[in-house]
Amino acid sequence: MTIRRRRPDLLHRWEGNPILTTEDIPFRCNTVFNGSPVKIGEEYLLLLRVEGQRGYSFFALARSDDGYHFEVDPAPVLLPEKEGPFAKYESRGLEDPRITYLDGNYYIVYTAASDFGSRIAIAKTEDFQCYERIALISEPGNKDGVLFPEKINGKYARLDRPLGGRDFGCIWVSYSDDLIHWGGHELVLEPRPGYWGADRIGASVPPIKTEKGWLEIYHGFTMVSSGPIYRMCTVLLDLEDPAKVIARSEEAILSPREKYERIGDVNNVVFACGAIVEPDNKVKIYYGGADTCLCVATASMDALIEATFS
Ligand code: BMA
Repeated sequence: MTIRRRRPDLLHRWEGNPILTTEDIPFRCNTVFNGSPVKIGEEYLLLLRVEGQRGYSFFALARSDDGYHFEVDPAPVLLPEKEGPFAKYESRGLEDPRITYLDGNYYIVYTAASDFGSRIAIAKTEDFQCYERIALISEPGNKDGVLFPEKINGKYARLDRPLGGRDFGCIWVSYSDDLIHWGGHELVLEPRPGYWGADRIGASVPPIKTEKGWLEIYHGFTMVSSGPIYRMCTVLLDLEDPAKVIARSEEAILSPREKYERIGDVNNVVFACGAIVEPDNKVKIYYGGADTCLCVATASMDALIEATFS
């Protein structure tokens, strides 16, 4: 008798994972992880968080024809500013880029790290060759900024994760007329005691528009005796009012399990920064493994939505 075993995770890991490690980077660095993808025509670009040997991060670009096999450009594309208004807030690096295409521009929302704390910053590019910083858009203590791919009720909208009292991290939404000044902040989602993401949650993938609402693939962690375990999950938010939750899955869609997710600079981490929805509705989710490599896992859009209601 054949016993059919269910895969433990909803997402299907690509068999060739990890797709990028330090050995694939054409310059000396410590790690590569947490990359954000875009598909332009038939080409996939992946903006990578690379951590240099000083321990601070910056961005590099990788290219692919199939979304699985990537080649990295010879030099970094965006380094922390050394002068100007961003310099003192980027002195410890640029982290976790998230790309959103909107109004003919690719916006990159990232974390600016410094001794003063983490702030969210936004830059834009038309071609991934020239990048223009727009503004620092949060106070310190905020991360995981993702821009919605269209305006909501005439305003730009974003999710982020300000740290509340006792390091309680929740997902919030806010709005802007110009991408620089933000207001109308509202709580969207909080950690659930007793669940896998009981200690902190944050947005991961820029929201994806679906018929059922905005699909947000987010992350969360639970503290255990060895430290945090980061997992991935889904929530659907109302298209007109993203502070309203339509459905939230009970279970994680991906948990650290493979060696490249379990062991690295930070153990037990799967951390997504972007996804591509293919024409056949297959979703490729790009994520960092153990803060040390880049991976991809897939699921159909239908499966992701169904899981969100379960
Ligand atoms: C988060 C971010 C991510 C990182 C994760 C796990 O706070 O800083 O860049 O992958 O922690 O270390």
